[in-house]
Amino acid sequence: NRVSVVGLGYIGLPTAAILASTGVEVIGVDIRQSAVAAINAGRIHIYEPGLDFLVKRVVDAGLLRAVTTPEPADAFVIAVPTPFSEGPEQLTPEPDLSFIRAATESIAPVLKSGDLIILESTSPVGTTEKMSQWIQAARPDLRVPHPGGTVAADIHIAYCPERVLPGRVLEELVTNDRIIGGLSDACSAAAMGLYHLFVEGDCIVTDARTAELTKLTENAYRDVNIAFANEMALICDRLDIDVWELIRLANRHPRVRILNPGPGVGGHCIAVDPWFIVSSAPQQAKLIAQARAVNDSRPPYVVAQVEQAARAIDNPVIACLGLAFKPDIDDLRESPAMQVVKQLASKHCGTLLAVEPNIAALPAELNSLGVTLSPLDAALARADIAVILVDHKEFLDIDAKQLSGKAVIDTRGLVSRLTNNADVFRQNARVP
Ligand code: SAJ
Repeated sequence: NRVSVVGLGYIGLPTAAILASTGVEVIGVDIRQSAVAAINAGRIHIYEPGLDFLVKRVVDAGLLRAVTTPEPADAFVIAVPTPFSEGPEQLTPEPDLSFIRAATESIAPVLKSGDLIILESTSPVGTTEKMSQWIQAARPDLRVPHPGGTVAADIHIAYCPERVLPGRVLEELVTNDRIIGGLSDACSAAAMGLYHLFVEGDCIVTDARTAELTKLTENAYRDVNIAFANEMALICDRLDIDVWELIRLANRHPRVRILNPGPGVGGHCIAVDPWFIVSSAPQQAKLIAQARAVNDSRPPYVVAQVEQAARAIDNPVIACLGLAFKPDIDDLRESPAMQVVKQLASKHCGTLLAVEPNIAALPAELNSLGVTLSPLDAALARADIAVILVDHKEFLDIDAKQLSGKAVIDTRGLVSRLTNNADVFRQNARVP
């Protein structure tokens, strides 16, 4: 049996490699020639722990090869991005299904009776049904499945969202439970057969629309919970209470588990997916939309705190600790820390040093704004203001003395976690 994985990014490539490692012949499809060339040479174009080794192994064994034009296969897994488009005239960002549509239409010519098509991309409710319609339009000779599955169909279509955490993708692809949302029972059964090849978690069957909303709900749930923590941070600033201590205490309640406030919500999913719910049910999704607003207000709030501290100092040196969207990764895309640093640079608040242990060079956009990449100790030695934007493991080794006398804007509650933390320091380092 042959499986084709369409879209060889953060989800598609690990999925293709894991499928190939079970002994199945896998053809990866991507429109980027550079990604295809790298994979065929046994290299990877993205960073994910363990993935380089696995891809090399399955490519060398002849089990995985990449192409730019789809070839016939028995199953197709579509894992392409679903960004949202944010036109100035739009009140709510709208999901952009153009990549899913292009991927679907690109496989349509090679489909044959009996094939299985699985959509894994995060998608608004109804996308799997649309996919079926796009295939029908491109291939009138094939009978596509319809929700409910009362009419006989030649192909199977299901929605099975990915739910893996960047940094732990290879492990979670195997151990996480999977939701299988077929357009019909026969579609779900066919999809189940594919996931049983490598998933050790439970595979749970539902319909496609419920599966679509399940994925969106998981990320909206996390976004709303982070927004609650961020709102508590605002309330605590107003009432002069340490939010980290407050959360630690409240979390001693057996049924309370408050998440961590921060400089905003980054990454490619949690800040995006809630909009897919809001755009399908704007009148109902009030809390979800409000949570997005709370989380989006965090970067400018941090910038305002730094500006306030900077006003008290002549030509301040500002060390920004962390650029990635979360700890111990090198991914700077959609990162609130990057937003903070860029806004500070455009406001000319002072000399900006960026400390990011997971990258070798700054992105060009920060270089051109006059930001300098600096090692941690050197940056702290020079800085008047320290802005902690990511709780990377390297920052947990900071000696409290290195921060003493500086204004510290600690968006991650790191100071109270420092091994060498001194209470004295905490009093010295209050934001003015
Ligand atoms: N964050 C906070 N406070 C917290 C937790 C997170 O501010 O208490 C911030 C992080 O700093 C980061 C952002 O939220 O900027 C998102 O990070 P994350 O670790 O919560 O999630 P992601 O984006 O890496 O991955 C999420 C996961 N979804 C859930 O946990 C519900 C993952 O399982 C999904 O597969 C992934 O989105 C996805 O692809 O949808």
